[in-house]
Amino acid sequence: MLDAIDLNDLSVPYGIYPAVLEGRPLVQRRLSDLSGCFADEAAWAAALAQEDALVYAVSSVEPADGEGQLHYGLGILYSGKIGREYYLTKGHLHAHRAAAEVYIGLAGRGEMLLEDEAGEVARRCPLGAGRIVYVPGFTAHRTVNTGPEPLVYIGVYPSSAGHDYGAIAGRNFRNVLVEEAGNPVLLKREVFLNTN
Ligand code: PAN
Ligand code: ZN
Repeated sequence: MLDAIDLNDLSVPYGIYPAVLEGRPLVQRRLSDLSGCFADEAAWAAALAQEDALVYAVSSVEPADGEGQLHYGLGILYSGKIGREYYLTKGHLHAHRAAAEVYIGLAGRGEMLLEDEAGEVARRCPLGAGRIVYVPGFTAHRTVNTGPEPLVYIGVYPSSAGHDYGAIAGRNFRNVLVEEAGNPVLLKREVFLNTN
């Protein structure tokens, strides 16, 4: 399913970068790794009972550490839904809260869900082929695939950023991106849970 690719190989047509960077550490997240991430817990459990599907994979490149250095990850987030909620990444804040990040979309169609640390302010940013999203510091970020194809992107961040999953695991995002009449809509988690 995952083909190794070389992003420096210019003979690869733009828009079809599908996958992973050979020889780099690869993190794969399956449904079983995403406990507590999807709003509809019963739909998540039912889907998991069918198959522990691969939801996304990220190859990390960490050329150097220290002041001024950058790390980046190539992510592939597959297309799918749990109940009405689209496939998503766990989402995190950076351990070094001030660290920002730039996402560059290579293929597919989706969105980034951004929330401030208190979960009071939310923003959705389109992410897909040719789209760039700037994630400011102090901002929780989650990637969501709202399209029919895999969403492929690169995220570039300071080497000192670090990933803090605990804060989000404790409270989850306050908002959900769910399908309504064929389109993604943003709803407060509580509203979705009370009306679904
Ligand atoms: C990205 C993310 C990637 C996977 O490289 O790590 O999209 O999402 P989770 O880390 O939330 O599982 C990034 O934002 N790095 O900082
Ligand atoms: Zn990040």
